[in-house]
Amino acid sequence: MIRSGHLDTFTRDNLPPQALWPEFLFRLPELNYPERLNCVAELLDRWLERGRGAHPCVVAPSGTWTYAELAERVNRLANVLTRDLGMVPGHRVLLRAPNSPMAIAAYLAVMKAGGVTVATMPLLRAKELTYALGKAKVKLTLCDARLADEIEKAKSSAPDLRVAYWGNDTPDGIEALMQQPGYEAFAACDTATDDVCLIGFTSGTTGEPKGTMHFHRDVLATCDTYGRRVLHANAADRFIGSAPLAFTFGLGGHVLFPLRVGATTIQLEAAPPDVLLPAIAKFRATICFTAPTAYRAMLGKLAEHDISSLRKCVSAGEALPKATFEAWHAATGMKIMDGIGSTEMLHIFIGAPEGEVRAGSTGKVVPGYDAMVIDDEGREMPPGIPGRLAVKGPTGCRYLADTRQSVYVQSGWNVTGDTYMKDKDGYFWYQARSDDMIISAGYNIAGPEVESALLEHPAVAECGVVGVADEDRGQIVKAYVVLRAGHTGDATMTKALQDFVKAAVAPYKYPRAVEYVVGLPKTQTGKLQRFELRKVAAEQAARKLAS
Ligand code: 3UK
Repeated sequence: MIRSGHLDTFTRDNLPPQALWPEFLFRLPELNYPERLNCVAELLDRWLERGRGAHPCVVAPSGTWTYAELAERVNRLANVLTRDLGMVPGHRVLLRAPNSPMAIAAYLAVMKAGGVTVATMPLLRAKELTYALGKAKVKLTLCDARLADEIEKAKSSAPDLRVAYWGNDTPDGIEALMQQPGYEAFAACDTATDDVCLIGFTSGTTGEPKGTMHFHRDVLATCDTYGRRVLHANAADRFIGSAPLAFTFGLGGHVLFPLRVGATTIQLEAAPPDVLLPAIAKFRATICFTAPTAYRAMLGKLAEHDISSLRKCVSAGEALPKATFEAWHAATGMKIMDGIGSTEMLHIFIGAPEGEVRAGSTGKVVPGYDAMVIDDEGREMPPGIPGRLAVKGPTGCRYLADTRQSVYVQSGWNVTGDTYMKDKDGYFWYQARSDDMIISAGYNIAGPEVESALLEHPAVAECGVVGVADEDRGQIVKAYVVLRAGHTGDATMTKALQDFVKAAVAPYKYPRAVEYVVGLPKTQTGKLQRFELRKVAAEQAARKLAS
């Protein structure tokens, strides 16, 4: 490895042994970064050197910061970190804030000063914060004062932790410290291209969250692969979306991709569909990053808002159901760009440029990456046969001190845990999370396929499909359905939904059990928690047996 710019060597000391790393590919010429690299110099300072300082960079309901204004705040904050708060290169700095201009400044300041950001979801509680603080041996926390409660609770079990707040108007608050004379300039820390600059925690549904470690070069690599070769954004674009910065989908879509091309990012603190839609209209957004359910929820309200500024829509986090793709296309003329990414890979590695999108498919491998579908022994499957998705490229999995490294990385490939099928044209078709496959009477059934079929029915707002234990069939397919307003979940509806699925996909896949619910369990990154549904189903079955 290259000589580190870190004084505190914790992250490098806790990388997995090299033998357990995935293979990294740097075939594209733009991925040959110099040995000394600080990603913030490339993302931000470069635009000032090129005379683009006056271009709007961060737009929020509270106002706009140009590139020059963001750069100055980042410098001031980097000085506060290193001169007032005791941060040295390599220190892990936990960030706790809703998406906001200041959260972006904090994120970039930590990396510019050679620190390692540990961003956290605003909804996390003290217990979860304590885990992240301990796992990443966090030295310092920067926190939006409105979210102080849980971090103050967590502090009681981390007595050495230093916490600094912004937004509370006190003399020792971050803004006051930033005003000190001589703080307007800051030379980027001389970090190595392979120094860690961020730790992203997975939002796993089972087990403890895993800390994924990413280098300065990885941050640029996602921009220079997906951003440059698939998304094709430019400086005139105005990005908007709903994912928190602590979810690397949001980090890329709301910060890295726009800054890499000198574009503008619109920051909303929380952006449920009924906030996102008017914000697209108000701020004339051109590119939207959000989850499939949000596109689905926005569909019903499109007529009330002028979203004619939008030119591209990206969906990730979960498979985009074909019904949602088609309804969005019919309503707006835009083809939603589905893409699969992961916290381990940092961002999207399979997707397609808008002109090459195929309805129902995730897309093709992103230039710079290799992907294949393998069997249990790691052999590549021929086209049309489902198997495990394996990928490698310029980014890849490096867990922070975690034995699960050898589960995600096998023989140099990142194995994501998804079942996929590749067709002869190189398009990848999502089937299910490998552990979500339902096996009923010997048939393999992918829950998401049944969900997609149900979602085409006009009465269905949302649904989740899982396997539940069954004496005769091993498992049966069970659907949890949220109905649209004005529909009733009775036996007639159940029969109608079952017949509808039988007509859409192979009849053996139809849900033998249907239950109507008011909502579905979701992770903080907006993913359906099939694991929770299975638990509920198992408990219901146990209660039935007991009664
Ligand atoms: C699933 C998808 C089908 C899949 C993420 C874009 O979701 C992200 O990261 P996570 O670590 O989860 C990864 C897992 O989520 N998934 C994501 N996208 C899709 N399944 N179609 C999709 N389009 O199981 C994957 O293994 O939370 C997504 C960018 C950055 C990210 N971190």
